[in-house]
Amino acid sequence: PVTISRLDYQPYPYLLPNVELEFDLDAAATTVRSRLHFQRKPDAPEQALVLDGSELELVSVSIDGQVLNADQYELGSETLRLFPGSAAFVVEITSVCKPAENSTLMGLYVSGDSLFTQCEAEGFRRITWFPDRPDVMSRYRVTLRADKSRYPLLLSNGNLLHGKDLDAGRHEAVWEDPHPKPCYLFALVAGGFACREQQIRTRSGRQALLQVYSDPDSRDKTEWALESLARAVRWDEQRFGLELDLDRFMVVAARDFNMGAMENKGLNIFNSAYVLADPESATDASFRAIEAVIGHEYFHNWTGNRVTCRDWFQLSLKEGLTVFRDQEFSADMLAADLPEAEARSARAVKRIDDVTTLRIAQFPEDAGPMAHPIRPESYQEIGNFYTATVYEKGAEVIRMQHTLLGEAGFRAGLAEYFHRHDGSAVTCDDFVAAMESVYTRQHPGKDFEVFRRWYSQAGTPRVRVEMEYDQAQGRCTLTLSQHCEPAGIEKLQTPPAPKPPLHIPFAIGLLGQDGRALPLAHDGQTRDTVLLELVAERQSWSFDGVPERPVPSLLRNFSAPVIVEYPYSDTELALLAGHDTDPYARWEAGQELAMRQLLALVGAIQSGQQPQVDPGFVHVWRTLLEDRTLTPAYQARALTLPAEKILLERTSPMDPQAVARARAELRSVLGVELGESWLRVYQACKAERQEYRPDALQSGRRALKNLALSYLMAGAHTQAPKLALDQYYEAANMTDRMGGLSALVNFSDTPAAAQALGHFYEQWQQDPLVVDRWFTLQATAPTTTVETVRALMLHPAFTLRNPNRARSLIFQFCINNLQGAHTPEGYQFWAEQVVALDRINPEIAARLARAFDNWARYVPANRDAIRQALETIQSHSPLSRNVSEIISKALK
Ligand code: HT7
Ligand code: ZN
Repeated sequence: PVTISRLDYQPYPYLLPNVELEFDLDAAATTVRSRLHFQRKPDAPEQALVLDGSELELVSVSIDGQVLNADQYELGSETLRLFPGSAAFVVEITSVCKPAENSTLMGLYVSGDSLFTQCEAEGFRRITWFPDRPDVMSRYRVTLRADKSRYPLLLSNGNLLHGKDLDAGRHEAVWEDPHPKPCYLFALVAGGFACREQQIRTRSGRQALLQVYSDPDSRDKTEWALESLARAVRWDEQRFGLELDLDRFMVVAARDFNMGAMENKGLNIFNSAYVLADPESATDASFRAIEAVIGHEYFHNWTGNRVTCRDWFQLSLKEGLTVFRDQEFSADMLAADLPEAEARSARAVKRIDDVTTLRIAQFPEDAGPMAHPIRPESYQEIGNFYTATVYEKGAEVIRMQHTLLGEAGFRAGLAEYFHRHDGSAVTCDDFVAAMESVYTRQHPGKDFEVFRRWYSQAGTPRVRVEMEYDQAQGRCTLTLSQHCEPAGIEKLQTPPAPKPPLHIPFAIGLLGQDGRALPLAHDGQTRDTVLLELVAERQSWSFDGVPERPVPSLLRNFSAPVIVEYPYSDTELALLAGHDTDPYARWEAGQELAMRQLLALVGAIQSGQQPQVDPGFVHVWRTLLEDRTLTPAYQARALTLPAEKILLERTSPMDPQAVARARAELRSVLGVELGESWLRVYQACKAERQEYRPDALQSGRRALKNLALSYLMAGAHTQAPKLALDQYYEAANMTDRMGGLSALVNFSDTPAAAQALGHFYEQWQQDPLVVDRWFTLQATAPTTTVETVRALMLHPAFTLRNPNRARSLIFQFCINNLQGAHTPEGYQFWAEQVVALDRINPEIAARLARAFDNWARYVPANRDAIRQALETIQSHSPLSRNVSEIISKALK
């Protein structure tokens, strides 16, 4: 396998200002003719022109109109080398690709009766020979021809110049994109679609057309997506001053798609799961996810498209920044129109959800064999680096810059970034330099030299906090020290290379023993929250005028992606969980208390003792449950136990069966002990009936109601099964329906549960996204075993070829069903599915292949069984580059 290293970057020696493409579209064989106008860069010596290509049939190639003979070019398995005789020349290539045979869903492929493209990261080379790298930016003119009855709509990037009918029932559309772009942002779509559209006037007064295309029978589910798009356009104008630069912005839904969506210039292609929604078929979570992904792809129009990446090592330049932007968009949308206190709570809920995602998906990555900095140093297959580290930790690194600069400073930094780099392909360093220019202006003499290390260091840092209190002086001193363990391949180095300190913005507050906020004097101001900037291995800060020994509130709003170590007593955590004025830190304190209970239960289960739950903890949970000042959405988060995955990360060695049992045990104790309170909360939330809206208040009530129902079921409350059945059959929206059904399926293996599952499938079998929910529910049920999953794979609705369907059953079982999947049969089943998927779709197979890459940290029985399963995969040949990179790194 070839390893590509960041430091080996070489600029492409040619410019390619103009590209003309002609497609004769046909599912079996599509002919592509390209005219590529090359110019050798003034400083580049005469040299071969190297083009990338994959799975293509070459029909002809010419330079400046001269057709080349086979001995005038070099055709390799992945490259075409030409030898131009002048500095400016036109290459014309005719080639054929086969969309119907393309199950990878990269390049040009068939989904349903339509044709779609996916070019990021390196899919364009599956369409035609081309310099398939993001630093080659061109203006595109694209002609699409196809049978009109089969493909009535022909879309590409930019503006439609004309459309006309041709002979033999064919037609043609010509598109021109005025904005230079790299080929990964190229797109075409051909098929029969319904459209929902809206005109919008941008801030400078220009008219633009927003369009959402879907299967004709899904058109009534595109309203929310179109509204979300319009909100995203407005938000980017208002929050960052960024205006839509196109006359027409299209979103198209595809049933078969490898990821969430793709930000192709002016023609976003989406996984239909992130477009289609109505209250009957989509949950509150789906509505919010659609808004977030629509926003994310739209925001790429500036952060990714106008300014793009120089090379794929810079992926976080666009992804981390755009995730940060979509997180802020979602938070602002949730908080919109709410009174101040509720708006603050809504923002905290979003922050809690984002941190939970980071801990579930990214912290394990940082602790495993694939650990990499947000700007990786090397890869074999770039498709394997669309990771939680690049995206979610990348967003945290941007958020820290926002925290350090403040809202106005960050906005100024972003403006500076666009001023310097609009229209070019740049690096993460360029972004930091623009932000640094503002930081240095704000803090003369300081810079981002230490901060830059976040881009090159893998691993989750730990910050240890020590507190001293001098009663006589009224002085409180906090000492912070940081440390980061070797991560990923660093663990193989002896001795491990030293890891220098990072620049960590660390927000703190102090609480009195009665829970009051103690104002802090710092930098000439007095505030409840102070931002400490930790830049060395160890630093101290003293605060005067502190009247009593305080309880510190640490890492407020999760101001940095680190793990905090402080020896809190349970009493102190209970105080913070009940009173901290920072809603994020308040939630965190409750979670840490729950974590202590869970870890104690894991220990008891492992040593065969009777698990005991501390009544003090139950009391804290009761207080939270009965606190009517909290918003329902916040209360739902505060009363949810830490996810199994987060708990698993905290056990050493990791013991998935004990973790699953411990969490179930604690949930059931809380269900029993607080039964009447859960019932009261359930009834109170149920009583609120309004026309469905997925807003913070309504979705919060539904979340709390469904949580209460799950605790009632876990506690075997006598009324629970009837409440769940009634809720399922009487539901007016999918959130309630799924709440009722999952309560039945997850907590009662009864005929009534099986009947409801059967009823659900009967009702929804025509809707693929709802059928996905049906598979997921069964895949994750605690009673589900490998045999259950094998039986479900024989269901007529199951196929490995559709990524959403494969994810809904196989991924959900392997990744989210600790009890069912973490068995020797579970691991062998997983290996079998990785190999089967690899033959169809390597990108998807490689994601499944990562399910157990932390195998070495498991208890011996699981560790050995996973190792065997990994070796089973490795023994298959050929494996794709995607899967082989994952498996070989896991086994190192
Ligand atoms: N930028 C997009 C990445 C993407 C992708 C990558 C590999 C294979 C398929 C893919 N589909 C989309 C998604 C985004 O972050 O916006
Ligand atoms: Zn993105």
